[in-house]
Amino acid sequence: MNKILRMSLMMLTLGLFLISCGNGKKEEQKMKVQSYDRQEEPSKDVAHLQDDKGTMNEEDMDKAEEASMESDAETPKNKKGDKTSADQEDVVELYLTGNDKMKYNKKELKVEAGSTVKLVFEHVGKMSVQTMGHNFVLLKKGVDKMAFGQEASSYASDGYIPPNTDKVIAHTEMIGGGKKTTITFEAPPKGTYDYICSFPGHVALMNGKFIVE
Ligand SMILES: [Cu+2]
Repeated sequence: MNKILRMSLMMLTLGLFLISCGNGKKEEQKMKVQSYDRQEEPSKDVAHLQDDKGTMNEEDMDKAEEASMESDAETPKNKKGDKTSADQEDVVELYLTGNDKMKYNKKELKVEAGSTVKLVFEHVGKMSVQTMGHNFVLLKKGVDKMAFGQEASSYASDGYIPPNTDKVIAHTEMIGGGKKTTITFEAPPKGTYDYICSFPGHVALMNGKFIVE
């Protein structure tokens, strides 16, 4: 009986000890968890963030340096870009069409002196360049447009532009129906100029005034 009592007492104390130990461990674990939650993990996070920030900062620094270098490198480009954009601000875009009825859509084009003219010329008809070709030819002041048209008609293989002519400020290529072409040129000095289509027989109907103000 004594042995059994002792054993049971032993078991009880052992049990109590284990329970207390268990509780203690659990509490310790809880404490640890709390400490993790409250200290280590946040501190880790902070450290991590700091690391991230550190590396980010370094990267940012590098990037910033690169960017500054790029921006330094780009600054002249930007300045050039600004200049080109300033130039582009001075670019006047004109749109002119010719059709199968031997007509331009405009009889008058106006630009400001000193501007760069970007002329988009489109043949909105369907006929071929051989039968209803059109172009835009800006003639110098004092050039007789009818006489020039007559002269140009002899130069089919040159797109009806006399080679090395000194009578033309600018001209497009000769195009057929459905085609579009663009030329860019500096506006001539203030004044009124004639523009024509130099396809044989077209000048009488296809002409207009190019006014530089
Ligand atoms: Cu024409």
